[in-house]
Amino acid sequence: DTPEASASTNLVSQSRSKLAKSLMDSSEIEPKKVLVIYTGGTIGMKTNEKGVYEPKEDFLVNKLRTLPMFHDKEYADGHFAGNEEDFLVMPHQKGKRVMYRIMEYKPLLDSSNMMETDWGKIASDLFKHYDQYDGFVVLHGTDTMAYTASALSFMCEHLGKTIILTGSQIPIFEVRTDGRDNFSSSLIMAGLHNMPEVLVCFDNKILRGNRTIKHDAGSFFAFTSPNLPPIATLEIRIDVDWSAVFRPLGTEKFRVHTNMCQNVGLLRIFPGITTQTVKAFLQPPMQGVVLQTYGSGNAPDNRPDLINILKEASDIGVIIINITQCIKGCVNASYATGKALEDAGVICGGDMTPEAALTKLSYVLSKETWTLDKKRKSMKRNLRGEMTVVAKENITILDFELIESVARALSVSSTEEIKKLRDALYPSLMCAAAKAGDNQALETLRHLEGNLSSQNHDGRTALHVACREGHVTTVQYLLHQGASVHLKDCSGITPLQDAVMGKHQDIITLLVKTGAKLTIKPIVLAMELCCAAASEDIKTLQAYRDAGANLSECDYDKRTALHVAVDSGCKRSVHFLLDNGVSWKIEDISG
Ligand code: ASN
Repeated sequence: DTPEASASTNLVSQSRSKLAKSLMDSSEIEPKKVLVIYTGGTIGMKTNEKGVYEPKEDFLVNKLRTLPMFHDKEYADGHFAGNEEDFLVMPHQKGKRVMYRIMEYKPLLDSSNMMETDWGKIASDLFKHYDQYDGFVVLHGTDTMAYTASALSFMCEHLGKTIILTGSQIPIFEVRTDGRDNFSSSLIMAGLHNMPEVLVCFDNKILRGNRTIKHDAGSFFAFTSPNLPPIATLEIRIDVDWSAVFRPLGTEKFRVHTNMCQNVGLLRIFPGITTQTVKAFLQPPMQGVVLQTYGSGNAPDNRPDLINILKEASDIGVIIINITQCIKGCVNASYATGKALEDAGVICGGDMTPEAALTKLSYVLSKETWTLDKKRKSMKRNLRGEMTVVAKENITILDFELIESVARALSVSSTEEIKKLRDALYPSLMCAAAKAGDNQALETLRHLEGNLSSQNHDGRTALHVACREGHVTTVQYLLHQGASVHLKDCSGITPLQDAVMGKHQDIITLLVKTGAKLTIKPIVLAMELCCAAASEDIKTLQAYRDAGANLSECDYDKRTALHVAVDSGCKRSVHFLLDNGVSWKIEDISG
């Protein structure tokens, strides 16, 4: 054999053995693929000759290949061929594996050097490789990670896969480091769990990216999301709060929006801030400002100079969002000092973080086809889970799950819109509960809204429905809670008429006792009675009698139900009508 021939025989036998191995291991699930976009940050840094941390090209990937927890060399040698060769693979976890490829950016950046164009590059790469991977990890410096995570959450539209940003406080290859845990947890979560959000993984927690802030420069517990509990916690068990995962609704495909508006700014007010400072800040080309105010959104209302400048800017189309300087909590107009801002056209930013408010503004302002009104409305809406929708006490499961999920389905989210939605939904929900005779559900709804007599789009109330269905205990409950017996639906029908149509004797008695009166037109009543008499429907005749109807009512030809009963030979009807006081002497028009 020539050396060339034996080399090629070796190659053939090697790839055969790889094939045989992968067939043997077919019981093991196909590894999930994760793309790691490595932008820089402390996680991959090394100390340079000046004794300070600095990113270093190719250092991270080469080092990771040598660490068994990040690369199962034996598996890769046995399985990977062709374009899979630059993949690394984690050891398996209960039969599941994650394989990943690192896309290293040049130059690697300390995140303090990042710009909004860098967010655009990450978003474009996510889009380019979206179909080939199951999930994505972005290795990033911690200093501006909350900004990038917030920005990406808006730039990624209709996201269907997990994107996790992570980094570390100490480089991954130092003896003591948070980098190894953060990176391995991110790979596992991005590869094996579908949470279609932009998330931050740090210190054994998965946080929603646009809720996250870096709150501690010296701790491994560097990130927190003050207004939202973690989406997942990674302790001995991995616990994901699936109900908290924000999912895009609808049938649109993933796309990215990369041209963010740069004419935005963050303005933190402080006691004694000068008119000139605020005025200078709001000068063109400024298009959007996040105003960080005190407490629950307050600014001095004894400073007309300030309020007027804000109003002038808002009037010419600058969007101003009010968020709090506090780490936790939200803006609401409960003080005169906050109300003054609202009156000046400043939009309530709820409990958004400064990073989320700023990047959302930048995203919304860059939407060229949106009108100013749509942009302002969008700032009030919950676009990617960045703000808490209902700030209301005593939220119950019914309220939260139903109203909130319907609100999301309809993409509305300001408290005002939620209120409108609730007003539209509650009567229908109450009718549905009444139809099912579900007093418990009615009780829950009563606690939320208080008005058990509210009418649905057809003017029907829960009492109408319960009367029609014959749910006596529900009718009793509603009457005890003060439901009105007098409301007419769009066809003029009262609950009593419904009870008559349903022939529910006990309910009729109850309603009449409560003061209900039949409001049916005499001619309509006469025709109803005639029909019942002609078909010997005694129950209907009884129902009308008990409801207080005049059984002698005449139709257009002055005929009574008794005429019809006699004509059609319906003896039982004749007896019933005579027994109930209808006179045999009444003459019709032909005498
Ligand atoms: N200055 C670093 C950065 O943001 C801090 C870090 O990653 N821990 O890139």
